[in-house]
Amino acid sequence: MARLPIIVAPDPRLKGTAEAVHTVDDDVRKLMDDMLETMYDANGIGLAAPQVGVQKRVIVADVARQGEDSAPMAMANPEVVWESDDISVHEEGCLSLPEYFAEVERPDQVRVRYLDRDNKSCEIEADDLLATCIQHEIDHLDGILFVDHVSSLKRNMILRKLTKAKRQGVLETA
Ligand code: GNR
Ligand code: NI
Repeated sequence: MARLPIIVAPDPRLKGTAEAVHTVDDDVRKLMDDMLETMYDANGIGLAAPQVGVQKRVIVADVARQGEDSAPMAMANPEVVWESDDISVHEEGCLSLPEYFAEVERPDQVRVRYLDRDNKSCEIEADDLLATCIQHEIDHLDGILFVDHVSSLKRNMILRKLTKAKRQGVLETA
């Protein structure tokens, strides 16, 4: 397994549309494993392939709390096939927007179809933090960051500060 550099916004590599995976083969499984290692190392609860510069529809997540057994999940071509009318608000962070947080409204529950690491088609129903996390990760596959869900005032403030931090070299950026 390998730890990969995480791209920090603003960056055009975070704004594209990732390509569907044809088959979950050994290459995609290696990407999933490297992404999980990268995510755990960065203390994240999710990671999408574009954040490590790979434009493929692959995400990983583990929302187990501290002290609970780890629960790694890896998905290719995840898609929301149902979402609840109920909306909930969670404070979100993003490894590509280090040190910034904002409240984001999303459907409270989602049903997600995806290919697992054995290339098997699966569906899960998610709520609470997992639902938030999966929607956040699928957004990355479509070039959307959590700041795109908040006011332009707040978004521009965060992106401006990150631009400055990058220019000053105070961030470890990919
Ligand atoms: O580590 C992360 N925490 C988080 C908290 C609330 C909602 C979403 C997330 S995902 C984020 C990791 C990340 O940037 N994934 O793309
Ligand atoms: Ni993110």
